[in-house]
Amino acid sequence: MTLHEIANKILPMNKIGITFHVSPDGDAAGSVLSLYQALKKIGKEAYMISKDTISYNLSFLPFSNELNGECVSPKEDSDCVIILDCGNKERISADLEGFKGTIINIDHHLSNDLYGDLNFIDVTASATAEIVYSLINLLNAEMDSDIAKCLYTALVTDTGSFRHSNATPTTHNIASELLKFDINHSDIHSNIFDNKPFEKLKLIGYVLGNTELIYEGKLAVMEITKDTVSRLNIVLDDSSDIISQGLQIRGVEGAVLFREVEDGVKVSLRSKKYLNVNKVASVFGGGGHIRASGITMKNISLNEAKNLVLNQIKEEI
Ligand SMILES: [Mn+2]
Repeated sequence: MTLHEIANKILPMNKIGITFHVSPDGDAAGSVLSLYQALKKIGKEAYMISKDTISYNLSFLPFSNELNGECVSPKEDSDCVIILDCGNKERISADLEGFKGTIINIDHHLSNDLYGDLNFIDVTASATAEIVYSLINLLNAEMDSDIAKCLYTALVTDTGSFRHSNATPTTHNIASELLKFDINHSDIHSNIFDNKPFEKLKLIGYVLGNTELIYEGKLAVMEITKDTVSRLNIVLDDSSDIISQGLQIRGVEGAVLFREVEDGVKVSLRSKKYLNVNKVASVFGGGGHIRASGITMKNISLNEAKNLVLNQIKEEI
């Protein structure tokens, strides 16, 4: 199904819920907030569904205060729910049990399992926001600075400020169009990146201090135990800025971060040039992109998780 066809399906609809993946990042939040505003502009009864609240460094985004975790399922008589930036059903930040309307899945994850009634997946898009940008145009909704701010933030976060290999000429063209709408890109970067609690920096310092290099220096192995988190007295939401530090090491191809959580271990994987971390993650039921993926491992110890995942990476690196 083309995006044009998706737009034509949406146009006659009126009551539309929009949601994203759990623990929303800048792309998830920026995509949902921009489509929400655009749908309202063309007269739709749009609303956002989220079990999550938005992280502090994204709270500058217009209407992010409406993502307060109160609306967790579709409102009565909704025509459809549009799910943005979410690769699988289990990760949707909404309770869709018993929902009778149309489920529209719009995403850029390679590992997307096509759970929607209508699916549009473009793995060449650096961010779901690239697709949302096109969708907003197809819906004939007028761009403005608030929408542009949300979309630009999404592009910046998913491309690591336009430096990851996923950033394409299209990405830059869209960014260029968005910058015409009186948005301050420098302020946006500061809000996203120069906005960490002091404890987070201390945690990064601790994690880096204990990072190991294995496989002839090609893999950086990092870990965060529950003990470390409680000792540093930190509420840890997003850890993508921690693992990205691992890739900064000369000669490193990949980085892996093991994080002990209540019911198991969360694993983040990143790579620079050739290591297919989506392939590694998929072995354990995880996934994402070729250069950035994640796994949630339940009922497993930190050491068991490390053994399994590091052995699998050994095959690929
Ligand atoms: Mn994304």
